[in-house]
Amino acid sequence: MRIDVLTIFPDFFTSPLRTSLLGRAIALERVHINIHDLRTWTHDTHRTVDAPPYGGGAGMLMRPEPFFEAADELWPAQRPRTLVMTPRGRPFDQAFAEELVQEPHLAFLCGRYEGIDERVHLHLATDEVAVGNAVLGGGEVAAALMIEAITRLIPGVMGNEHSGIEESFSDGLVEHPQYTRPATYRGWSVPSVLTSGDHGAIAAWRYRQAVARTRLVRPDLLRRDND
Ligand code: JA8
Repeated sequence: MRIDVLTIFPDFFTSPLRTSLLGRAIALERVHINIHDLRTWTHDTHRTVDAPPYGGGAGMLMRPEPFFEAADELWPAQRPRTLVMTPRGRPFDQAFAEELVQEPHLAFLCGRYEGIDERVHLHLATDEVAVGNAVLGGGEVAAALMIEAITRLIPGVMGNEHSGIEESFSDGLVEHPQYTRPATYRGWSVPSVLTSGDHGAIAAWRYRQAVARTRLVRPDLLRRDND
C-alpha cells in the first residue's frame, strides 16, 4: 500500500511513523508512506497557504491551489482514494478501516485554520471522514489515527492472522476484562475462572462480561438498526 499525506506540518508525523507497529510495517515494506509539505506547492516568498473566507467571517481557510498542484505532480495518471478529514464527514470506524485497507493507494489531505476551500472537497477528495465527535486544530491527528488503524490491518503487520478469529467472535462488542501476572496484586485477585484451565467456562465468562460491559458503556453497539 502507498500512502501520501499533504500537510503544512510534516514534522508532526515523524515520531508516529518511526514508532512501534507503523515503524515495523514500513521497515517490512508492507506500506510506503510519503509526507509532503504543502508549502512546496506555493509560489510567493511567504509560501502562503491560507486566505480569508469570501463572504466574510472569522479566521482563515486553506487555499485550493497547493492541494491541486500537489495532486497534479504526485498523481498525474491514477488518482488515489483521497480522504479529507472534517467533522462533517462519514464517521471513521472499524468497517471503514477494513474498506480502506483494500485500496492500493491512499491520500490524506490535512486542513488547518477554519478548514479547506470547498473546491478541494468537491473536485479532489473522494471521501470526507470524521474522526470522533470533537473538533481538532487540524487534520493531522485524525490522519495519524486513521493511518494507524488501517496499516495494522495489512496482512503480516501485526501478526494478526490469529487475532482475526477472536475479533469475529466478539464482533461488535467491547472487549472483555483482561488480566496478567501476578495472580494477586495488592490483595486484588484475578477471577478464579481465568486460572481454572476450563476453556469452555473461560470463553463463556468472557462473552458474558463483554455483553454486560457493552450494555453499560456502548448500548448503541447492541441496537440492531445502527449499521
Ligand atoms: C478537524 Br481544522 C480541522 C481539520 C480536520 C479535522 S477532523 C476533526 N475532528 N477536526 C479540524
